[in-house]
Amino acid sequence: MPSRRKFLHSSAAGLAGLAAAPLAAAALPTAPAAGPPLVISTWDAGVAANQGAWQVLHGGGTALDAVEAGVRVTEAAQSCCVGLGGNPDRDGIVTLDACIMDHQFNCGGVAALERIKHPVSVARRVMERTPHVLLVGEGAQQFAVAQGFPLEPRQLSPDAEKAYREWLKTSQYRPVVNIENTGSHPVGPTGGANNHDTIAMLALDGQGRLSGSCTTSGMGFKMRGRVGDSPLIGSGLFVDNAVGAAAATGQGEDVVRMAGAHTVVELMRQGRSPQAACREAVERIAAIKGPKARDIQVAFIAVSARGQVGAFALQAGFSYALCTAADQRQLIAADHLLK
Ligand code: SD4
Repeated sequence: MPSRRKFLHSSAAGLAGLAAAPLAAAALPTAPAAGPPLVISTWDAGVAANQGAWQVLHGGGTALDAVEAGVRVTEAAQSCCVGLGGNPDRDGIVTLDACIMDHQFNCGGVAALERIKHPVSVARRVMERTPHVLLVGEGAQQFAVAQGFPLEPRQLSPDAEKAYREWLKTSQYRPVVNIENTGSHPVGPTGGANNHDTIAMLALDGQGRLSGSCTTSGMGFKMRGRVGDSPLIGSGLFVDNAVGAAAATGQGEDVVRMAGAHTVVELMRQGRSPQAACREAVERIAAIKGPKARDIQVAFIAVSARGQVGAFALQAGFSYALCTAADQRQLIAADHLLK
């Protein structure tokens, strides 16, 4: 294990220099023996996203490049789920959250970012070109533009426009679980059918490096300024190369309140398998929520440093995509707690 003092020292040195130099490898855990590369990601959209990541891994690329390239596929699709095609907030504005983390505790995120097509790539720039880990709102957009990301028009996709107009009829907020699996915007009378969408991805490359990414338009019709778990390191995503990586999807508030992804990784550190760790984290959320657990969906995916994978959801309906050399298009229904 690395010396904590050494780790803090190298972090402080990076901050003092105002340049986000990647942390020194010497201060970090050495990677365990590398297994075969793999990618795991949330929901059905993960199958296509994994293909994007696999191209990178298959060509010998890094897990970090893979998780960025992978979720960019989903962001570019601008379907219902992720990126600028997602549902807007209550004021009719699409705001995006994303983060990324590598095998050396380098990480970056953006929250409430508007008019930028690829928030995950802005998150990576935050990681690599600033001394910070999270930029939000106007500042995040300013940074993105300064980094050369084009400012896209402020307009809703036709589906999101339709869903928003429908939602405005009642303006009631009632999230419905598993909306990510519908593949389109079903327009419900309360807007409840368009609650939240996300892709989270974890990859292990041929050199034993783990990385993760997460990107979302967040909960549809959320309060303006609301930020969920997805851009928050430790909540929506966490990677510790000595142990494993985890990511979350579902009701962000309930992931944040128990530091979801970090909790899963810490449970793996204590010896749980990825599957058991995801399950225990979900059980904690269920215990916190009590009877209200039935109103939400939360799910975790995880990979150990040796390439064992796992996933677990609160409710039925969550699926995850797994891509390995043997089978690149697996879509697996996760086990769940509430029967
Ligand atoms: C959020 N966790 O903004 C995200 C939404 C999500 O699948 O994951 N949906 O709360």
